[in-house]
Amino acid sequence: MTAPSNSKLPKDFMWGFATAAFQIEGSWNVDGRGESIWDGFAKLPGKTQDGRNGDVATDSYKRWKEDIALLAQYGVKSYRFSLSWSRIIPLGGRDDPINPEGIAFYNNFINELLKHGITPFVTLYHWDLPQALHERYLGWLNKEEIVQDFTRYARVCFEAFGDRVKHWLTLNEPWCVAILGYGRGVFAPGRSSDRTRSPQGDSSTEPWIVGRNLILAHAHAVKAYREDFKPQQKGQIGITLNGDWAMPYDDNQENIDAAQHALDFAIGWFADPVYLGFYPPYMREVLGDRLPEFTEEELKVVKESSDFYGMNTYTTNLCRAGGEDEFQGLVDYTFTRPDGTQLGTQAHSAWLQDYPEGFRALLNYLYKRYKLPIYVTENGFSVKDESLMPREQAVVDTDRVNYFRGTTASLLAAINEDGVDVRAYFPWSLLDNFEWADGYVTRFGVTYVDYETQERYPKESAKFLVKWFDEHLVGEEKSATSTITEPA
Ligand code: GBH
Repeated sequence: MTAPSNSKLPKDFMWGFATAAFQIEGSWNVDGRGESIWDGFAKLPGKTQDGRNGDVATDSYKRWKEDIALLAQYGVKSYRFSLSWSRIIPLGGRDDPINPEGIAFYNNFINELLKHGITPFVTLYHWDLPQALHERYLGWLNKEEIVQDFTRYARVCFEAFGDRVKHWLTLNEPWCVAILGYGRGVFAPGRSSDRTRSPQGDSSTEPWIVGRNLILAHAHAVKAYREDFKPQQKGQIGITLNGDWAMPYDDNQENIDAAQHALDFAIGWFADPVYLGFYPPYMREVLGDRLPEFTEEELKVVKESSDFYGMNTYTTNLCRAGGEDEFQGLVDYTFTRPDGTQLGTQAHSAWLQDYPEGFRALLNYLYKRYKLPIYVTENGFSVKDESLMPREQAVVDTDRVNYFRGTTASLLAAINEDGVDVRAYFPWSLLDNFEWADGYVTRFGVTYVDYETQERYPKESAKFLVKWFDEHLVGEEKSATSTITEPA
């Protein structure tokens, strides 16, 4: 019996897993790679929870064929990964030499994906700024320099890989770069006004300057692609933004307003300029002239500089007015409802609970506001205390299975019942990996990584997703490869 069509995904729907270069590659000083800001930052005392760094990570620079074999075994249609800027241009700048070994690595990687029929979704920047650019001119703080250097790096990538790569993401989660790197100081380069944390930085001004510069760098890379590459290469390019659903804590008007204010600061900061051509008025109200303006000239480049909406989302926050935290738009976040119950299952990450209804609501909100096709470029769950469990127990990741059962149902409902145009879904992540300031304590993978042996073991969540997509994709014979085998 054939299932009714509204229980299926649209034709050509893409799915696969997501990763990022610094979180998986390791080999930080191999084959001419330059240093990135995360190499040094992770090695400073106290910056990662377990004191560990990205020198080895999941060793994917060496085990890249094994990773692709795993993707093929899962039967994915696509794979989202990022390029390491400092592998391609070790010193990063527009007049600095290109590293042929870096180009060769990604060329081989892309070719191997295509050989398996897997479509590459490529992120240019997932937080690993070349260290030399930070030393030369403070990286993202320097508008004139960084915009030109990022655009040249983007051009090098379009030139080298664009004959085969048709899906480009400029920046991953600029909010995290600006707020966590230059506001809270918990991510590289670790700048903050808090002098116990950082000798340098000004959290009241720098994040907003960095945010403006990120938007400009993104927009100029897109302009370069559209003018000089897209006519022949015919790909798509856009930005990917983090943002969780915001729900009023209760039905008091001030809390209803607070939920919108949270969305303005978390999403609208970047999405409103890029898609609509202006900053959210509420941000101007709170920040005054600390929010740097765009010139008329700049706005022309910024407005409509993304072909689609790239959405990374993990959770929902209950929002209450009267918060102190400027980075959250002066909104308080909680997972505890007024009646004392929890919104959903708590993850290992303090900021994450499972609330699939929020995923559906966010898809609807973004589609209504920005009116573009949506690619869900990240979505995932860290199981509480997973890294303390023996492997046999960790691979039975029931909370993660439940999470994906919820979000896939919401995905289907948003598409088929609400009419949202969603084109892709990339669970985070293919592998357990270097979880930034958490080190290796927090695991997000659908594949368990034994960090002693680097052996990979599919978790129940991988099996769930493979089966779910097998059942919900239309017009394809069942992928012969999607039978999951354990390593010998
Ligand atoms: C993604 O960010 C990243 O793209 C990915 O590299 C990472 O591994 C994955 O999620 C899992 O964490 O104000 O300090 O409480 C997720 C988005 C946004 C989640 C900020 C944590 C709370 C920051 N993140 N959020 S804080």
